Amino acid sequence: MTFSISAHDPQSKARTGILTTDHGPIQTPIFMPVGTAGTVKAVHQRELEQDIKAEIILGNTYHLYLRPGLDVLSKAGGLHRFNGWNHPILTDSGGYQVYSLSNTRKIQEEGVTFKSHIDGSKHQFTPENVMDIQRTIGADIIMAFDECTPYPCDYSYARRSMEMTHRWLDRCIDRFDSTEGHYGYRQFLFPIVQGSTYPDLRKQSAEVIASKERTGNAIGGLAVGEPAEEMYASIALVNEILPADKPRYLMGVGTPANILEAIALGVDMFDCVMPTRNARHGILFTTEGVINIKNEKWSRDFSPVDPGLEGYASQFYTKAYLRHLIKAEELLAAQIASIHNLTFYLWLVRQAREHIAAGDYVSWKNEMVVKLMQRL
Ligand code: PRF
Repeated sequence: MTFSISAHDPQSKARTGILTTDHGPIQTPIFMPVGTAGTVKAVHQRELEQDIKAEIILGNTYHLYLRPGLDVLSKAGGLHRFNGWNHPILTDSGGYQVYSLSNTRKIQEEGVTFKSHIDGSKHQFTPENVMDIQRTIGADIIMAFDECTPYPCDYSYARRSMEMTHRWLDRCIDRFDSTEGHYGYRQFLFPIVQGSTYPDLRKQSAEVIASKERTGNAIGGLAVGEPAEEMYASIALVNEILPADKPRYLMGVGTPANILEAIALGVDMFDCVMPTRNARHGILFTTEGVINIKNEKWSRDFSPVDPGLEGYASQFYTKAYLRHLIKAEELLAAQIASIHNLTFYLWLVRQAREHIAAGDYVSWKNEMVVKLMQRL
């Protein structure tokens, strides 16, 4: 995997470049649609490629391990073969989903025991088996097993949790480096910075993560309910320490404004369920601002979903029709809205790349942040 930066914004820490994997290149900054269970909900692969222009998608270890399970994925020849997405895939380690989804979970030094949210069956994730599972799923980028602390989180818990995440990281690295990919292409392990919102812990964690000298690094434990200003302060502090010549991935972020601000702080990769989840609830991100398409005011608006966006779903369908579909709980509503929102997110990062290359990222970003968060 190589990461080459082609331009730096003169007024911020924003940069644009290309991350190259054995499944092809990723232009950064990039947004990665979330495909939890091996599918980006309501969006098929040709739409992802041709309409949305996604370059990499996410999968979740927790979900894929529980269903369809490793036997199926291994027999399929890995997730790329199974779901027909022949571009890069990143898998999250389960170190987050286990906390938010499983019924009962117990975190110990050895790992996490939990009950499946599907059938109540009991399982254990350890740093070692989470590496093995992600090897079998076959993602290009695999994530270290970590604990994402909640917000707020008292200092002593945040410190102990961070220290355990660091010990888990050493176990992840030992296992990862002593095993190989199953399918003939290379996989890369990204470690994750934790430390809640405590500056000294964030600094310490970033130093530990940087010292591992992996191909890329991630920032976890943010966008869990803390004020945006605290999140930005943590990102700024961590990015001072994480190596500038390696990609930085901010996990689970966020709104269009969050993404543009974090790009200005030197972040290169993002993922979030927001565009797809909000789409299913009728919340649309557009080039003019945020729309709740369920509102009566759109019932006779026969303009395109977003006239400012190229893309079939955004141009062909009208607001009034999409509103009708959502109100009638038609399946097509989820499809149109999800494709539209993802097209918007990929458009946004493409615009960001162009403005970084042009050298006017900050003034563009400041205008966009105000506009994009407007409720129409
Ligand atoms: N750790 C992991 N996945 C994550 C997070 C984390 O801290 C977050 C935090 N917002 C999202 N996804 N492994």
